[in-house]
Amino acid sequence: MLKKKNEYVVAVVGATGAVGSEMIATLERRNFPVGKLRLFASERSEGKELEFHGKAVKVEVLKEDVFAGIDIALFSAGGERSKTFAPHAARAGCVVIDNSAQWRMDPEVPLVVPEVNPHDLKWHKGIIANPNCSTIQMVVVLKPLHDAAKIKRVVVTTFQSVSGTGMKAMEELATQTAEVLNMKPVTLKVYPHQIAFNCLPQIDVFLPNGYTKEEMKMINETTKIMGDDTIRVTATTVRVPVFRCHSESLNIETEKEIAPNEVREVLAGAPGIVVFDAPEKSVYPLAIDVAGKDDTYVGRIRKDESIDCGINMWIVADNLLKGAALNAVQIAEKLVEMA
Ligand code: 25A
Ligand code: L14
Repeated sequence: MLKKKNEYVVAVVGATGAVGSEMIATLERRNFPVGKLRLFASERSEGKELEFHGKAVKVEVLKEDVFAGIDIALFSAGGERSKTFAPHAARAGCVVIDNSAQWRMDPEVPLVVPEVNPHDLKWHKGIIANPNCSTIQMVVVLKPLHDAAKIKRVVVTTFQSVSGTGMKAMEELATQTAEVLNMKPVTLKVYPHQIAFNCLPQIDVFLPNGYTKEEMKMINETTKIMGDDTIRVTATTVRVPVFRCHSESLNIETEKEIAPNEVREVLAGAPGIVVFDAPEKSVYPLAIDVAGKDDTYVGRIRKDESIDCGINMWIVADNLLKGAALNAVQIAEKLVEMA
């Protein structure tokens, strides 16, 4: 458990990565009570300096014995690093908020989105998991609708940006775009196919049931976070040539009928959501507008006319912020509030 203090020693593990750098910026922007910030990455980045509140902080190499004296550690350096290092951190008395998939489905580890299940923070044993980016933005929207009309089934299709895969994938989209426009052969490094000017119906590896790992994460994590395994979910996850923000098409079947206007009202009153829905003016959420924003944006709210109690919508959130760094910092803020 986190002890009440005026200021905390906070670590970011994977500090030089796409999510790690947003974690540092989010701690600064939200004025998290950081007494001392420690930054960790691989040997590649040792000695590199990153800025926090106008001061340079040196990047250190991650080792098993670095966690003494650290109160909170935000991890985003890949599942292998979380598997190896998070237990050492927890044993040293540090509370780990882990962005990888490593601990998410562990029954001993709470999986938390502060707008949805903050109560699950009470039973952590040193490690708290930050959900998958596509899952987070979806459950922020599902929770108030579930409370209002009880959700039976969700059919989701995602349009996911390359930043979810990290810095190297962002470089790959930029490089391939230039190669195509200059009629040069395309270089493949991160993805199995060209991502520039293309859509790939594969995120992560395929499982024996024909779904990808990303799709199964959305299905399994949703019921754990919502605390209700009667909600049926099916997902198709697609990588699109967008740098930042994941968009999702949601088809939601409810037990109780709920009109589109009621949906707008319920969502407008829920935390972390902006209803951005004026189709007559071509107003709906767009990845390029939502990039850098904290909220989940919802538009295209309409009735599914093929069933009795169905709603369709389009939701967009910044995958590096609400999908990762911001949600992790919000968890830390809740822990401080509860301390
Ligand atoms: O699939 P996973 O395992 O769940 O991984 C999820 C994400 O983790 C990162 C990567 O995101 C990925 O999308 N990652 C995973 N395996 C990695 C690996 N072997 C890896 N990154 C590097 N090497 P990312 O690119 O946004 O990086 C996230 C952060 O993770 C830090 N990190 C990696 N290994 C670590 C570690 N920290 C501690 N101990 C380790 N063993 C990583 O720090 C980053 O902060 P870094 O110092 O390795 O990255 C700094 C910059 O270097 C670039 N880079 C990557 N590969 C190379 C490289 N530079 C030179 N040569 C390379 N071969 C990165 O783009 C980054 O900007
Ligand atoms: O957090 O977009 O489980 O490639 C790891 C891969 C998030 C998406 C996670 C991607 C995912 C990510």
